[in-house]
Amino acid sequence: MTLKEGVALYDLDIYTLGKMADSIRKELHGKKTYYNVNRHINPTNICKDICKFCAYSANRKNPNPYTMSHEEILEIVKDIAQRGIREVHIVSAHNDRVGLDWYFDIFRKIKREFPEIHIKALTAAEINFISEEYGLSVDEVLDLMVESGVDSMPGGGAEIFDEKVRDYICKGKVSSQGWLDIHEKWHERGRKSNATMLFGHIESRKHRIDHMIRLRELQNRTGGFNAFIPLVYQTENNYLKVQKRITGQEILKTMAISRIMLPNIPNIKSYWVTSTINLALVSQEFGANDLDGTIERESINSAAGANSRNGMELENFRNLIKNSGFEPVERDSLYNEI
Ligand code: V47
Repeated sequence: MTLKEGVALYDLDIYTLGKMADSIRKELHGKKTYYNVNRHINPTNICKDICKFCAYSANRKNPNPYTMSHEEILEIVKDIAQRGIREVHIVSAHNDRVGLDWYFDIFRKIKREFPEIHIKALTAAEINFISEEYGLSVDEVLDLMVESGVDSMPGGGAEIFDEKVRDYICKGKVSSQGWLDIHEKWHERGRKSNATMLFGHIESRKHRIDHMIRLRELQNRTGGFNAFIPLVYQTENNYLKVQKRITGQEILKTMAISRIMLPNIPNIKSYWVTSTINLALVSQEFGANDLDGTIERESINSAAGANSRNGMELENFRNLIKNSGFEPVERDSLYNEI
C-alpha cells in the first residue's frame, strides 16, 4: 500500500477496518494474545536532551533527578530472577555524568550472575547519544552491546519519523534516518528489535503512514523487527501542548491500519500502559496480538499520566485476556511460546 492508500484507510469506518485487521491477525496468530512476564528498569532520568513530550527526564518542570547504582539494579534483577521473571527491559535517559562503563558494565554483571535472563536494552536514541558523547562509531557501540550481553533492542526513540514534526518535538535527539540505520546495523548482527511510533500529539495521519512505510521498507531488507508498537501520547507534566486529545476511535483505527500497513512485521503490540488496559483489550479485535507484559514498574509513561507505575498482576492480566475472548499465551522475549 502506498502513502495515499494508507491515508485513505482512515476514511473507512471503524468496523470495516477492524474486520480487515482482524482477518490478518487471525491468519497470523488465531486467537492467541502474547504477553511476557518482564520487569522494566529505568536506571536514570538525568538527560542531556529535551524532548517536549517527555515527563520522565529531570528538568525544570520535574526536578527529581536520580541515578541508580549497579548494586541497586542488581538487587532488582536478583529479586526478579528468584521469582522466575525472564526479561529485563532497561532504558535510561541520556546521562552525560555517569561514564561509558556505567552503561555497559551493568549488562556484563547481570549476564555473569543471571545468564538465563534476557536483556532488552538501549534504544537507538541512547545508542546515538553514547556514540556522540564518547566518540565511538555506532558500530563500536553495537559491538559493545553484543560483547556485554545485550540480547535485543527495544523500539523506543522512534517517535515520529517526519523530519519537521520530529524537529519540533525532539530536536537534537537521534535523527529518523539515524534511528533506522542503527536498527539496520543491529539486524545485520543477527539480532532482533522492536519499533515504536508515538502518536496522538501534533502529527497528522499522513505522518503516521509515512512512519509505517519507512519501517516496512527496512523490514523488507532485514526482517529484524519482531513487533510494531504504536504508543499513545500521554499529556501530563511535559512541554508539548496538544490542542485536541486523540479519541479512542482514532487509536483503534491506527492500531488496525498498522496491522494492514505492516504485513511483514509479525506482531502488533498494544502497549496497555499508553492505550489503557480497556482499549488494549478491545484492540485485540483491531489487529493487536501482543499486550506486552506485567511490567512491574514503569516510570516513563506514568510520569506523563499513564496508570502504570506498578504494572499489572499476572493472574488478573491473563484473566482479562481470557474474558475478552482471546487465549493468553506467555512468550519469551523473542516470541517463542512458553
Ligand atoms: O521512546 C515518552 C515514549 C518511549 C511519552 O520495545 C511517551 O518492547 C507517550 O519505547 N506519552 C519509551 N509515550 C518506551 C518504549 C517501549 C515501551 C514498551 C515496550 C517497548 C518494546 C518499548 O516512551 C519513548 C517515547 O516514545 N514516551 N514520553 C509520553 N508523554
